[in-house]
Amino acid sequence: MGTTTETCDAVIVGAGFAGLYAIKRLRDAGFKIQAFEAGDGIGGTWYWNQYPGARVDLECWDYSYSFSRELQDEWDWTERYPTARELMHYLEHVADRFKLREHIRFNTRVDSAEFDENADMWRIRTSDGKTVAARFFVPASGVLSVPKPPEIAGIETFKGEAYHTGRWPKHDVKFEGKRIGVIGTGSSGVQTIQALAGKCKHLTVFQRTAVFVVPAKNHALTPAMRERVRATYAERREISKITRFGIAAAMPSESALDATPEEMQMKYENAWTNSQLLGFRQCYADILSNDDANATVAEFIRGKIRKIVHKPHVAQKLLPTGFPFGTKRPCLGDTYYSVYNRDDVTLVDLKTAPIERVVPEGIVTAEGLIELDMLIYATGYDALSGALTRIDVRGVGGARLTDKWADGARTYLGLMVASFPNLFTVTGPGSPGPLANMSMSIEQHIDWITRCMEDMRKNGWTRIDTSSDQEDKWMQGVQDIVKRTLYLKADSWYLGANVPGKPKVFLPYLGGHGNYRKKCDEVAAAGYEGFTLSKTKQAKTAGAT
Ligand code: NA7
Repeated sequence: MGTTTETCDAVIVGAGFAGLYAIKRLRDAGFKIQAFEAGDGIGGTWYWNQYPGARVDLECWDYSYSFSRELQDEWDWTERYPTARELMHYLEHVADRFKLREHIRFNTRVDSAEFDENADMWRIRTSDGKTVAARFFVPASGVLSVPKPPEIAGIETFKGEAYHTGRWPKHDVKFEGKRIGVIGTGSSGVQTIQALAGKCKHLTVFQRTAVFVVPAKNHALTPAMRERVRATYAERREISKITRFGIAAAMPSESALDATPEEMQMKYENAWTNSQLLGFRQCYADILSNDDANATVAEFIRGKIRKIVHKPHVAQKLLPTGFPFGTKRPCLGDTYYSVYNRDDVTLVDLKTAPIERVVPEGIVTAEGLIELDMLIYATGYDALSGALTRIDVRGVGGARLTDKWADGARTYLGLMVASFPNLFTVTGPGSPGPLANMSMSIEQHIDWITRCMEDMRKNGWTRIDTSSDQEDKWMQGVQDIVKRTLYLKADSWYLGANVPGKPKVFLPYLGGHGNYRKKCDEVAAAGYEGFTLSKTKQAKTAGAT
């Protein structure tokens, strides 16, 4: 361990939505903070994911900070679903407006964090060789921030350009006249494919699993539209705090199984044409919990695909099967299926023609060589736990977090790992995180953490920890809830199933954003039930706080 050069109350990792809000809240609460960001700019996920077509899949009104009325009023979103670039500019604006940049050290990665049990301090080492001592460690390093490599033989031999969507380069990438291959058809692939079709010489899509893509109905926003939302914005935000998905979307109580075919058809046509906030998930109460109810949506969308895609053998390959609708995050796209009617777009179904290897000229599948000038890996992320396990984190007794999580990530209340005191996880394992509105989830977590740190300061506590029993109970609860849904029927990143060797444990809490928020507040109000709070020996002897 190097020389400790600096001491502060909290070290924050990341300068995305979560990191920026953590900096603001903790600084405003009077804590001395230091943030680190591996990139050279603000934006987190939106900094790294500047691939063509990248945009958020929640409406801008919901996917934005709610903490400042002035910010809400002054920032004019230009589209219903803003692009990655617009989101990055928004976050840059937030950083400047609230003077957050001065707290961030850019181009600096946190390599390790070790808990000093005698002092109740984290000793945090960064890529510039420095060490910071901090009472609290807040890794706000993102749930989708560690790109998953494609695990294909020979990728290093490819002689053309190659990019991962999650690490899109900062230089201008030219597509015109090139033969481009996209591997992966999750949200990133679907967006990239729509953006590149017609913009390059030829686009080849390598699809392992066909996904459900529903219309986005993205559109430009007019001043009148913005004013309409602003008129009831406060109310919208308050409702969002108590709902399941953290957005002001009313959930129905009716079952799809009680609906007449005509009613159902009307509802689904409306969902397809008008694209409400939660789309098909908002049509009936049991879409994500009952196989038969779910099958009605799945078949409706398959019907649309058959109609949109002209060539039946191509349409057939695009039909999502083998997992229920919604259990892998549905993708948004207004032109996705029609792209396959173009002569300059080819779909390769990896189920029938698996990739054998990448070669200097392109990709060899079971059906032969496909020559390419550019390869785009849209192969996803080591989600939820990946960013934290990339840091060498050691808790009480020098125990490593990676060992502790070897059989799957575990937390109590989605906020703390037993024997890793004073380390708060943000929107990670055991919290609703990506299964609710991420910006709401982030604000809720950071507000809770700030309150906890303030209470500790007031009471002179220097350590907060939890126990394995509490983790067991909480994670069991997470599993009990998911078993009442269809989510376990898909090999999704929620389950870690997309990363070879990663334990298959469903990590997000599915009990709903509103219920989760209530539970966290109750725990705090009850004196941090399930947590243990204490003072360091040093503080006790000195009578210090
Ligand atoms: P996803 O949703 O994890 O999608 C990754 C895609 O890449 C998916 O189609 C995978 O197929 C495919 N993939 C992964 N590895 C391979 C290999 N080795 N060969 C072929 N195909 C592969 O990541 P995204 O970045 O699109 O989206 C992540 C989230 O960001 C999204 O849910 C939104 O919340 C925003 P598979 O399905 O595993 O068969």
